[in-house]
Amino acid sequence: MKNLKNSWNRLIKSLQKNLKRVKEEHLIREYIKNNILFLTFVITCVINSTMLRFFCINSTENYLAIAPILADLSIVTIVGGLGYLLKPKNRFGYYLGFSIFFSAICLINSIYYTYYTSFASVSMLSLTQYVGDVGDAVVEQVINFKDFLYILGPVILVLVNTRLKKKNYYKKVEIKSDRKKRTIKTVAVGAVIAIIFILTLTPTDMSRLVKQWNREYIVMKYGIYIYQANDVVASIQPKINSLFGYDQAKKLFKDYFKDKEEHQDNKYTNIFEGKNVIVIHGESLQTNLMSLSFNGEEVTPNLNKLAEEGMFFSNFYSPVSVGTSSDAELMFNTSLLPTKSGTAFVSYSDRTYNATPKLLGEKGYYTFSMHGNNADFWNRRNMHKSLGYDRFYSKTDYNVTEENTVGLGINDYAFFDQSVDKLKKIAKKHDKWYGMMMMLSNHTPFSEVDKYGDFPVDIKETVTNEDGTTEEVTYPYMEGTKLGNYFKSAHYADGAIGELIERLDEEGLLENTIVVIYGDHDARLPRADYNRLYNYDKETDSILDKDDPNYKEYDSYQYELGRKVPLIIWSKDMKGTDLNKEYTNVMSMYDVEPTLGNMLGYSNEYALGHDIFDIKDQNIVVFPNGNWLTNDVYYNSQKEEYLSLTDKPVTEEEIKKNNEYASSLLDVSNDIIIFDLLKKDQTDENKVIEAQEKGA
Ligand code: GP9
Ligand code: MN
Repeated sequence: MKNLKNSWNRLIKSLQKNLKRVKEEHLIREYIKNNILFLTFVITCVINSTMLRFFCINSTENYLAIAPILADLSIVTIVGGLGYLLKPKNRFGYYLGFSIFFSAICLINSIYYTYYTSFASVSMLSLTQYVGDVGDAVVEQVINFKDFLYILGPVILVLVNTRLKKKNYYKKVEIKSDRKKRTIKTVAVGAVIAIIFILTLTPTDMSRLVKQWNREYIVMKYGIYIYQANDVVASIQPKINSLFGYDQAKKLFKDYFKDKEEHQDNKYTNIFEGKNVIVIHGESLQTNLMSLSFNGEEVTPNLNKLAEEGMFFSNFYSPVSVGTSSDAELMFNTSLLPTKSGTAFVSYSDRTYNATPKLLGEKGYYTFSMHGNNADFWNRRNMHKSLGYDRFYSKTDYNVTEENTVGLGINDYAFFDQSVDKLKKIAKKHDKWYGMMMMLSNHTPFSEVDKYGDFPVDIKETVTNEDGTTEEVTYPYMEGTKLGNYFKSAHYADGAIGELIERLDEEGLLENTIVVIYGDHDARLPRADYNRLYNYDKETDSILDKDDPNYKEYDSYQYELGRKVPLIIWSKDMKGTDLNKEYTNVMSMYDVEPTLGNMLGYSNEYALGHDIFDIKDQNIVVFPNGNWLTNDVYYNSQKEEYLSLTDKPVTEEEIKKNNEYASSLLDVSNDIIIFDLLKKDQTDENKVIEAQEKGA
């Protein structure tokens, strides 16, 4: 203890001494005088990047953020510090080069942001062909006065250099220069700033950097320079991944499809041929919402009604990976599974996909997608083209105001309303159309409760007092919990679905149309909240004790299985027909394309899922982590444990067979995407080889 006190006192004394020295000897002034060029470089680069953030991202969180300034500062200090390795007279060229480079990053991003409301990516360079189409518009509407402010950095550097030269500055500095020492000291300062910056990061910040799709978030946390460097790495990575293992991948692919049973026609084949299709991508809609009510009011009355009147697939799962919404879209449209690393949408948007929009396009359909968010979110701008959509209506196509914004963007009501206006025009121009509308309001964190309208998730009871009078008692129940807020948000989104159907009907757009609704993935809510939902003790306003006879265990398996999402296929005239029922066979998002394809009359010969009506054996849902689910068993591959769902005995053999199937499905899907195995010339080549082998 005493030792510690002594050391502390010594440290304080030495600090005081050094501070005094700095003051007396005017060291700061000296430092500035000897490092003018370096400091000009650092300050202008940091100002440029901060200015860019301030112009682009209008939020208090951004204005107050210190982290990106630290990040930018550490990068430019290290780059600037390395300049000290050069002789003073050569340093100007070095600083000017980097200053132009950094300013160019800011300038390009500034222009890009005005046009696309997102930050630039080098992977977009291959899309410069499209700039020709919009070139004039870019010059007229996109380049602003503020973009030229970034040029001031290099200009100031040139002016400072001219002045220094006049004063014979470089000769004087040359004499004092100890290049190595200065480099080490400056780079060390940069490194310390970098460490301080890293300490501010949360696990979410880190994972978002790895995924690199939420560009605005990354710039807000890491600054523009780290964002851009990371973007280069993220754009190169898929190229590196696809360099090795092509032959093996192709063999696996060939073998897989050689063994695959051929699809047999069934009573659902072509039943919807020629019909128009509206797909509703239901953000975070889980199936469990559909069986819940509060104070007699259903959480999702509209979804429930559609399920009652249509084909309701009640045992349906969306095995998404880190690509969440985008993985759901991928599986739904291509019958492939999420990639093992990165996401197909962000890293492999240039691959060939046998996607529903493309296949229906070949059958004469006009295909489109609609989403009120930024087009670059999940790289949809590129990926929707690869999926074969003729047109992607995104944020800039909608009238988004402060009033109609909820969560990530335009609320589902306004979005659907404006989408129907667009659909009316489309339907006038095209005989057959297929369109997807992606909802947005019901997105985590479900915190804008005030905007969701009145939907109490408490328990209201009328009690009769001893004197015969009655009073209303309220128990808080799910009020104030994240799950409770999710119910409010889902109720709000469900209302929007109801209004959409009504409006489509009014406009006559439901006459020859099928509506397909799916929940894109679960809402990733805490298990503890479910415990409260199922074990609430209103007398004590807490959760029942585990020993209580009424206690219902909601264990990790139930939680996993409870992540199912709805799939509904509905049309105005389906109620009461043969089709109108609940389908309980276990089914996955990647089974939709073959199932829908069978009904609409198109097929993807390289689908990995199955037509649910063509299942002879048991269907199986494979999750990206290797877990799998059949009607009888849920298997957890990490724990190597299973949960039996029926009375049937589970055999070792069954587990082994399904484990092998799961791993080959994940492998072949990953290979198809990474090695672009569906590319025309490659599939033709595959067919020739297959034919030769069959003939032999
Ligand atoms: C964003 C929306 C949400 O446009 O699709 O994506 P998510 O966070 O659910 O993957
Ligand atoms: Mn989503």
